[in-house]
Amino acid sequence: MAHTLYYTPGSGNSFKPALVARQTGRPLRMRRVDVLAGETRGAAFLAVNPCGQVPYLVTDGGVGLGESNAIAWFLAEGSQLMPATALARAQAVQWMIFEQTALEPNISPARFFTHILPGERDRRAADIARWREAGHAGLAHLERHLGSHPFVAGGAYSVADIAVYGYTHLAGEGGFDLQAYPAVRGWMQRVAAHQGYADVGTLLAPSAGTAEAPAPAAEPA
Ligand SMILES: N[C@@H](CCC(=O)N[C@@H](CS)C(=O)NCC(=O)O)C(=O)O
Repeated sequence: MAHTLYYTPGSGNSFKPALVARQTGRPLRMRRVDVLAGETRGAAFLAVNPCGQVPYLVTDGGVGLGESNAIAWFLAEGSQLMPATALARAQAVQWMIFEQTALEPNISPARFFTHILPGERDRRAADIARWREAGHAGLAHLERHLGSHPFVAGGAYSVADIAVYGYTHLAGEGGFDLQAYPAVRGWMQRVAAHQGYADVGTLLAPSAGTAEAPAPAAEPA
């Protein structure tokens, strides 16, 4: 039996586990949840994930797992995407936490209120300016690192690259100009050239899952 991934189209967070599954050849049952229609806050989905967020994985054993980077890590276990040494795995965790604290919380909402809900752009202008400033600080830190490292952790392509790439490659849609980050742009090209890569539109196409999100019995871990 396959694990079930609840996802929403266009989401950099949902993209991460979907790409890990594709590049490791792990089958996933995809279940689409419409965030804009409020389905993440509806009773049917809350019965699956009480936190009301996607991505969310229900394992083939019926255990629920939240947080994109935790799901990506779980799916990468035992594959070539898992760094080989203890130090490289710790570095991968370091950068995946950095992604969740310095990149995603800034790039994702800036993109949401400019690209996905452009009607909200003016009302959220002050927030967007703040997110962009903080997001640029994160991108500058990533640029310094990638200036002397081909990949995020351990010298080889890994689950950490997928996690950090998730929103970095969508930053342009949030109004981030990436011209000042040549090392980041070179790294994004290396990630996108990797075997088995597919873009967010392909991995999370509405046809990747059913419109309805049935609720298998999940035990939040
Ligand atoms: N830290 C979480 C963030 C998840 C998140 O923000 N999910 C958004 C979609 S990308 C969501 O479910 N929003 C709907 C809601 O909060 O109701 C992760 O990395 O998975």
